[in-house]
Order: sequence, then structure tokens, then C-alpha cells
Amino acid sequence: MKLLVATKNEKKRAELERILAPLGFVVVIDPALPEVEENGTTFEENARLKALAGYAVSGLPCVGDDSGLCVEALGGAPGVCSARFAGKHGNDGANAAKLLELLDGLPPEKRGARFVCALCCVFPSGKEILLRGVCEGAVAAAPKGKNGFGYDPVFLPNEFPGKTMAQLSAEQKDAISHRGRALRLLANKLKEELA
Ligand code: ITT
Repeated sequence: MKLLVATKNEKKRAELERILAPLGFVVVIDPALPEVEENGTTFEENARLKALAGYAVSGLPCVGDDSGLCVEALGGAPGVCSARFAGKHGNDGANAAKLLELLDGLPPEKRGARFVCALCCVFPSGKEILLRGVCEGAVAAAPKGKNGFGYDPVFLPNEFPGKTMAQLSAEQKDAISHRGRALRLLANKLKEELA
């Protein structure tokens, strides 16, 4: 099944593709994808806006991904503002530095956080699937690791004690990440639909 992924984030697109391809999906991108104003207040609303915009330009079944980091000590921030936390959209280094500064001095037990990924898939029939995946963990004291993107160098997933997400291989990240979990749920739903 052909699926358009409605993202302008290259690293996110690569993750979507490397998880969906082995599940049997042909991932396509559309260079004409418009810039979507992410004015929803939830990850789900924004994922849906992206999926609808992608479908509108391509006519293909389309997946939108809205994701981010929710930090307990910050009341869930940066949340849907994760990409622009420090001002400029997509400045990963500045976003992570701002987060570490805000949590400076907080002990490990007060640094709880979760990555969230909402996916919305829209179909030419008008049908929509909406779901989310979560990865629980904590914010590290300092950045470590070179893999991944965004907040990966400052996020310690519960499944790999003492390691940041950026110290994991792509396979290790996909097995436990918010995006990996959400995509596997989506793949199962799509297979049920098509059965
Ligand atoms: P599109 O809207 O074009 O898909 P974007 O980067 O603007 O790309 P989002 O609005 O969903 O995407 O923001 C996601 C931000 O959340 C991203 O910039 C990272 O800072 C963070 N994020 C999401 N998934 C992440 C992951 O797997 N690892 C680290 N940070 C992640």
C-alpha cells in the first residue's frame, strides 16, 4: 500500500520510512507539500492538519505525525511547541539547551518526561485513523550521543538505563520509541482494514 508521509522534517521522514517499509508499506513524499500552520492545541489535532494537507495535494492515503516531549516538572511543556521551544522552528540544539537550563539543579526523580507521537492517517474514502504512541523516561543532566534528532541527546528512555536516546542504534530506538510504537499500532489497524 502506498502511503504519503506529510512531514518536512528529514530525520522524522527517515524514521517513518525505515519503520513502515519493513511492515510492507511503500512510503512516498511529495515535494509540493505545503507548510502547515500547526495551530492545534493537541498532538492529534496537528497530526490531522498535516495528514489532510498531504492528502489534499496528492490524493494518496496520507500520514501526518505530530510529536514532542512532555516534561512533568514543566506541566507538560514543551509539548506541541517542542519544535519551536527556543524560538526558531527546528533548532534542536537550542531547544535542548533551553530545556536543560529550565531543569537545572532538579534531581533525577523530578526530571520525568515522555515522548509522544500522534499519527493521523486519512484515506480517499474520507476515513481517518488517529492514534498515539508514548515513550516514558527522564531528562538527562547533560546531552550525550550523536544519533537521532531533536531532544534525543537529552532523553533517557526507561528501557535503556543510563543511555540517552541518541546513544541508541536506529533499531534500538525504533523498538521503544513513541514513533515506533505508534507506527506499529497504525500498521496493525491498516492490516485489519485491508483484510
Ligand atoms: P513536520 O511538522 O513537518 O512533521 P516538525 O519537526 O515541525 O516536522 P513537529 O511539529 O511534530 O515536527 O515537532 C516535532 C519536534 O518534537 C521535533 O522538532 C523534535 O524537537 C521533537 N521530537 C519529535 N520526535 C522526536 C524524536 O523521535 N526524538 C527527538 N525529538 C523528537
